[in-house]
Amino acid sequence: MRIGITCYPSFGGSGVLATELGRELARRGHTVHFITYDAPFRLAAYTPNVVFHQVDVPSYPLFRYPPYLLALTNKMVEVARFCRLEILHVHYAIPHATSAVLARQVIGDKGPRVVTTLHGTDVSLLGSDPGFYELLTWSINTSDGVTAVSGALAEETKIRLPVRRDIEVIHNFVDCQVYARRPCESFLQQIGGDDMLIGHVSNFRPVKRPREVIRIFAGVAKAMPARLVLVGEGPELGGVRDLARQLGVADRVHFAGSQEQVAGILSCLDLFLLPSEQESFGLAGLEAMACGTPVLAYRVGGLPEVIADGEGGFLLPAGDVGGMTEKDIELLSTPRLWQAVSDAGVSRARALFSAERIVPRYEEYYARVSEGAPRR
Ligand code: GMT
Repeated sequence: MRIGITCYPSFGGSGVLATELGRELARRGHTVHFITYDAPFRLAAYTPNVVFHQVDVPSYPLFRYPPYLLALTNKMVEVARFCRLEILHVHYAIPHATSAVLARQVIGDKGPRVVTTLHGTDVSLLGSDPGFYELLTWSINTSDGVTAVSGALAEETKIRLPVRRDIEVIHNFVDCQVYARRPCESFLQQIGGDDMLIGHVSNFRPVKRPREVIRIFAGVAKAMPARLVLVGEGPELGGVRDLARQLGVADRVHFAGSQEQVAGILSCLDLFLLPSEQESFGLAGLEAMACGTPVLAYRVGGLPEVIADGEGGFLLPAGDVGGMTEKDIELLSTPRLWQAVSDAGVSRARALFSAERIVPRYEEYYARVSEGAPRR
């Protein structure tokens, strides 16, 4: 098939998933056209069957705000017509689904079918913002197909918004060849020592509660020699640094910044912390689990669909910093338990969330949406 994909190309779970999906579809013989404002960051320099179309927003003295939605829509129309797209698959509803539905309307009957994948904050945060509510609802209801990355998100969408249509649940996936336990030796040398390594990867937004990572780590570091590895950047990073200093653990925290390839680092870790207050899926947790690193997270959103107790990690009640610290210490000081949880997590990732299992679900869905299914 000829498939257009639009996503946020910068760091973030929805962009990662969209890029990996595009690469997998291309590997399976489809032609994939990325329509984004930058080349997706995980896209290699050249990938057969993949074309990147950059969206440029024209500047004009009258524009106080760059009209990205219009520029994106225009580019979608151009690419869809010229490359005869059959499917336009957009990741993250705002503004991508709106642009895609408008583009389809501009082209008319010969336009591609629009598939929108909801990723989480597009519904949970933007869905409660009156500034987006009407257009978000319209864009979801007028897409030809809608998927959500977890059952929890599909349900939440119907609770928050007047959406009556079917939402297909297609979980996120990982490339289990890449996300396998292969520690990055140069990273281990840089960190040095034999301490337990605890890690966290995120965009350091408040929803990820990265300060709780520091609190939990400070508790663990009292009980055993441990170091913390933080990967990623975002608005909470300054507060995280301050808290590490206040709690006297700053010299045990390694700030790795934004990293494109995290599998080698995840494989060095003994434990992954994900104390988010909301997580529609938790792709970073799945990546850690596939690398054999047990995950401790709160029981929120779609996380219970990803991590089962003892299979890849444990889930605790939201906000239970004390419980998280205790569980952390128990896992790290019980090698037999650690190994069982790690092994079961790798098996779970391969059985339920591998590219081989999930990508065909998208292919089947595209076929269903384009074959005769009514437009909406
Ligand atoms: O919160 C993030 O990390 C970014 C955000 C995104 O859209 O890039 O992540 C959301 O989509 C990911 C991919 O489907 C999910 O794994 C994350 O759980 C989800 N984030 C939230 O729900 C907070």
